[in-house]
Amino acid sequence: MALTIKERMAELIPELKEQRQSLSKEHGEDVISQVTVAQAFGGMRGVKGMVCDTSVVEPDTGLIIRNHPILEIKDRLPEEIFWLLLTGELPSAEQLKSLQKDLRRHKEVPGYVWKVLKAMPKTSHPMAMLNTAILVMENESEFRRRYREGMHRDEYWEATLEDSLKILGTIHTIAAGIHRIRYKKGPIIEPSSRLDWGADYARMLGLPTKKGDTAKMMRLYLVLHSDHEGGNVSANTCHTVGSALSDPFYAVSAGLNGLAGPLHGLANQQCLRWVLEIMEEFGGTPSEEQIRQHTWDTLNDGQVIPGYGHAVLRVTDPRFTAFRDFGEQYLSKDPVFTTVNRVFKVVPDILKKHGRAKNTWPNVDAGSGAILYYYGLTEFQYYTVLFSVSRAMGMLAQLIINRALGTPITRPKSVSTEWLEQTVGKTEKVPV
Ligand code: CMX
Repeated sequence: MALTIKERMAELIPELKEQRQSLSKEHGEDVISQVTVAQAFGGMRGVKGMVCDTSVVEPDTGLIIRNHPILEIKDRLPEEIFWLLLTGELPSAEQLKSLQKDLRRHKEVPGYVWKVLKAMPKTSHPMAMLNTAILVMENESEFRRRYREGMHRDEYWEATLEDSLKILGTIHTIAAGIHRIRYKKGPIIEPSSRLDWGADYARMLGLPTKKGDTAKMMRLYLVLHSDHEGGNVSANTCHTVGSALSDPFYAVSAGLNGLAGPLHGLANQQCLRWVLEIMEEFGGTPSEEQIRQHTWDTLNDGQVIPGYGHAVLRVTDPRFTAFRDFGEQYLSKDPVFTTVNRVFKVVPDILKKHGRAKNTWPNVDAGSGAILYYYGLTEFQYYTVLFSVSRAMGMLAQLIINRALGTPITRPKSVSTEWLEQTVGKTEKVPV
């Protein structure tokens, strides 16, 4: 069996190409989705118009990575998850070691990245810093260099993989450095040549170790956020930008700009802010009645309850469950965690009564903040950066696969409102 990720992908790609070609040849004209006017106006919700094999998210199950429900693989290392996302298999011990070696080969962050970050305004959002850092590192792109030299299209995936390893090899160091620069925590801590990705990220943040639990927490965090199929804002943006053959630095930075939106990844910072606001309002751990009151106030002010609802899910997000279980094990008496638990008891019923949200259950962002806060990451503006370090794995895995399979440039058709007015009524209605 191949040892390196590159060798294993080289073995798998011909099969994947064959599978795609035969489906296209035999069923290219089969219909898999219909689009209603409401969907065209409504963010294309539910329209099946792209393929993503790294993971699927079903309304009643949540995240499944390559046939493994997330709760079954939550204790794996993030590096194992990256291998799984890309190849569909969990790596052997030797394969895992070789991937970790590949990542360490790229662990040096170019000096100019730190200079740019240090020159940014002191009030910059940490997400703006992370996305800028990845974008300036475009200078290191192997894809760009080889494309200019006339690389054959069959080799696009190799250069994409190399750039992906450069991004994943440095993103945790850059992210930790951003925390230290932005919040004046002292000098940047260098990456280790020994620790795994998650443990090293926790160490470079300079977090108190809490008997090794900090590394466990970080690994769990990085596994749970790694991918959420292809249609969400960040994955879809990364895919679209990459489809123009913009290299992975451009594509991932673009995807992360989407993750920085409060309806997407930024909800994790909003969520903890909201929980701490309730605690401040009521001077400590609030009662269920006090949470009820605050929830209605938020809704009546025309705001969303961060961490609740989802475009696809219709049950409690299993990633929330994983964080809650972790919290029960390691911080069950913590007041912020207790508040998050009480919020979970109260909010779904209120959202049901409110009657707008199609999903009233918590998503991944509802529980993660309390845990990060407990482990000493109190600057919640930073939380989406952690999400980004993890989600880079999913976005890059999708990008590599798409370059390997020659997925063409994304170009859906938009229609004008005038066209809709002239067309509706003459088309079929989707049977309810
Ligand atoms: N609180 C209040 N209202 C909510 C709500 C919430 N948590 N979730 C949805 N709604 C409202 C929507 O704003 C929408 O209102 P209007 O009809 O007035 O426009 C209505 O319910 C219907 O929305 P929906 O179809 O249920 O949800 P969408 O697919 O449009 O949006 C999401 C999904 C996640 C953006 C939305 O649930 C939301 O804003 N949640 C809070 C923010 C959040 O937690 N985001 C993180 C998601 C996970 C992630 O990407 O990280």
